[in-house]
Amino acid sequence: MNQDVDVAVVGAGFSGLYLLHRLRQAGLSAIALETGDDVGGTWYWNRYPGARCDVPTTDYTFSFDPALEDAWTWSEKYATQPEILAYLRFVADRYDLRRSIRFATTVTTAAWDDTAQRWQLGTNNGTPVSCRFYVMASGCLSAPKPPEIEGAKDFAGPTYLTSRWPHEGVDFTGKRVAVIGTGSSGIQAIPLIAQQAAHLTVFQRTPNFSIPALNGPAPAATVALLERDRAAYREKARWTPVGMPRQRPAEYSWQLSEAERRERFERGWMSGELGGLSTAWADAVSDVDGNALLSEMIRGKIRDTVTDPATAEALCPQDHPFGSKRPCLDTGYYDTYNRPNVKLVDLRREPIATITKSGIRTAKANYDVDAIVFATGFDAMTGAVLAVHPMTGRGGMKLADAWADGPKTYLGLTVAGFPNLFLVTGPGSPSVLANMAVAIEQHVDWIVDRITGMRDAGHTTIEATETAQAGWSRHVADCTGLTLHRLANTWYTGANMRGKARGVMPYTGGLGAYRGICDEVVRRDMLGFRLGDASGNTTCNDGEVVRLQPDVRLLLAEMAKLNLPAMESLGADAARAFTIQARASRPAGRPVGEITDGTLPGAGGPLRYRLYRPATPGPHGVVVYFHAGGWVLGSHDSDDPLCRDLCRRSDMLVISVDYRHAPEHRFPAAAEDGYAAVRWVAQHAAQIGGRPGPLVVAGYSAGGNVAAVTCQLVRDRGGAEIAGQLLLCPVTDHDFTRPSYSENAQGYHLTKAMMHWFWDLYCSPADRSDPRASPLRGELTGLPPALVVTCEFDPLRDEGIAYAEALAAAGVEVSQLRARGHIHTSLAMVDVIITGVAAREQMARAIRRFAERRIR
Ligand code: N01
Repeated sequence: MNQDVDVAVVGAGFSGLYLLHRLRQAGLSAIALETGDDVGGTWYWNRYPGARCDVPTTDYTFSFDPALEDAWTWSEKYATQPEILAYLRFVADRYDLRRSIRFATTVTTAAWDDTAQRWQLGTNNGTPVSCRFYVMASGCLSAPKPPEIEGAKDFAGPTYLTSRWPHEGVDFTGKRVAVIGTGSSGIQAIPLIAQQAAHLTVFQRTPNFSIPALNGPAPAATVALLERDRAAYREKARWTPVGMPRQRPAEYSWQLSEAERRERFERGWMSGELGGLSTAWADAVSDVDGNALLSEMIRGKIRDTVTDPATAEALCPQDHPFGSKRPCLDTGYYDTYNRPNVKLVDLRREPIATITKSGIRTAKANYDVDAIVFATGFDAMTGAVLAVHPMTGRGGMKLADAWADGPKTYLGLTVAGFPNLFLVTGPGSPSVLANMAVAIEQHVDWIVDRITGMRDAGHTTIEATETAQAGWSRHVADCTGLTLHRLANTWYTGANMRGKARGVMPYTGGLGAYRGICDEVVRRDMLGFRLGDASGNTTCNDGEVVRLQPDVRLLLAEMAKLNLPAMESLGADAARAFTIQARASRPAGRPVGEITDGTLPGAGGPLRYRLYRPATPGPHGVVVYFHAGGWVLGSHDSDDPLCRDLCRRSDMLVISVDYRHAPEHRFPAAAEDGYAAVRWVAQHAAQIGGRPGPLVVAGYSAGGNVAAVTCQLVRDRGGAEIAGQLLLCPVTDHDFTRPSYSENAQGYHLTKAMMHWFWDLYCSPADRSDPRASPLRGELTGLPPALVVTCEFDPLRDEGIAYAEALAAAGVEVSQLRARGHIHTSLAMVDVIITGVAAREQMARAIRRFAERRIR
């Protein structure tokens, strides 16, 4: 006998409860299977002293029903575990959910039956369950990690796991207690255990960043916003990166004085919210340098608080940037180490050798204790999904095998090969990096809407395609590159578990962006999903939902909202004024040693230049750089952030030289100016503080055209020695029929129409095949080594690739960098398009290599 339902859900925490409610409202039969004997999930299990949520109650609460919000009042800013558990019980009762929950029940097997198009579940309690859809609402942090410490079973006294705390509580009065682990759980429990126990020894392997929670009443400003318009506040939260409306700073650390940074830091420290510090400046958690300033200030607070300098130093995290490992909010954590009954054991200096009958032996000493608390964390994100049962999908494929090299999902919601399986806040979704209450509501709504949509359309199965899943994995990894999470060994990456595959598991692209993507999948005809009906017919609109780099995608979305006029409709003067205005709003670029402006003689009169000198002692190798702008726009200082970046990363002197612009000065003015400028710089290298000898020539877009042409002219006419050429998205030919022109004709900033306009202003059709306009058509042998950089979503992509291939065919040493997911303008957007860092780093290495090879 089976219990037949439309949907079976594992778990009765936040996710399971809301799922049951929505499924029931939608007229679907459902059951939740819950290992615990009550609702609550995380908040049922984690009853250790001091357990609280560190997301404010104003935000960590269901928002699907305004009447529920009216009916419940939270008592303080950060709710305790008992209060959150009481809330979830209240929710279960209010919506009469308990009758659909089978408590004290663990799923022991789950297998997809392709013939019946149903999941078959075995359980350790009651009848098996047959369901059309199977939803894992089992939580991200619910499978405890084994202590993995030798001798753990030999200890004679009681041991406790923070995540499996006895319901009746534990009295440590008069006891010598050991706590192993200083993550969020340990940091919350330690101050309270210290107050009760006779003595507490904390065994710390990795110090963590923690900031004061300053608990009390809910923040007045947030309460005021909620009172003014709760619905608007909630809707805004849904579209924010972390599921909470908070101010985001525009200023980068290097734009602020030390005093301004200190003032912002102190404000963040006293905000009593994790976001208070991560938003101190724009690069606080996205850039190593911006983060280092913040991390050091936090270490200063630890040193100010903890009186014993050795203990203070041991508590200072040094091996990971703030925010890369989950930081904590605490109440009196660092002060606790000033108590006479508390000792910190730094396991980096004296690792645990073994747990003994009477306590813990490290490499240096024996610590006898009466009780041990393991605050050692979880097999996060994948643990609960894999641990509750062996799960087999289509063709008997085991999920554990499918995920052997790390979890693979589409949207963190579904898995290829596992039809009709949904994960709530699964790996590859924002989940633990967002306010879970908001993340859960979004997932549950999306899942239930899909199930009802399928019912209405007569579909019985849904399954992610391999293409969509692989594309999503790439996108998740691209997003990870925007953060510092990859730099820390944490449960986010699986590094806390022996033998677990490594890789940042949560989606770091932000909840709001993610919500937009999930909606887009639906709008685009269920992109990346195969839908089937009872007769075995399937439909599939296969593809990848995000192919652009995440920050490029956001930028384009923001630009689309501005409804900007087409550049080619403005006329040259207005277009120039417009680009100058647009440039004023971008980050200024980071400081270099020195910036000076000057002029040098061009082919038709003086040309302005801007010289970027590194902060290191010279003389430096010299790069002559030509700016972008379709031969019409731009100037010697218009690519300022890119030139600063090249200068800093390559430690070379970059001289950005202007050239005459069309339509006032048409072909071949720009080309001849390029040649004249390079000759002049070669002759005056020492005078401008550069190293005499071969130069590197670089250029971007039309400037890439000038650079490529200049290299050809120097080869033919002499006058300079060129060590190498860096061509970033260069114009190399006047042929508009290559596929990249039609694929990327519009929507990616530089358009086909703009390129037509530029060419028309610069060069008459009769001259366009001249190699000084279309270097691809010139003689290519004997040219200096080159790095040609092209961007995937650029009309100029294919002519850049064609130039690189033609150089190689002509025997020139050439390498290519094909920037996946980038547009024509993105690599030059320093500090805006962070995913361009790797490419900019590669460009800098290349020009340095060109220069150095010629010195030897
Ligand atoms: O677990 P953790 P947690 N020997 O993995 C150490 C959420 N949460 O339960 O870092 C010695 O963070 C381990 O050391 P290391 C929150 O998202 C939220 O504290 O691996 N030490 C680490 O110090 C949080 O991030 C709230 O070197 C060992 C600690 O144990 C997540 O849950 C409250 C060890 C584990 O820290 C997990 O937090 C609580 C060993 N063999 C939790 N093995 C709030 O909302 C592990 N460790 C406030």
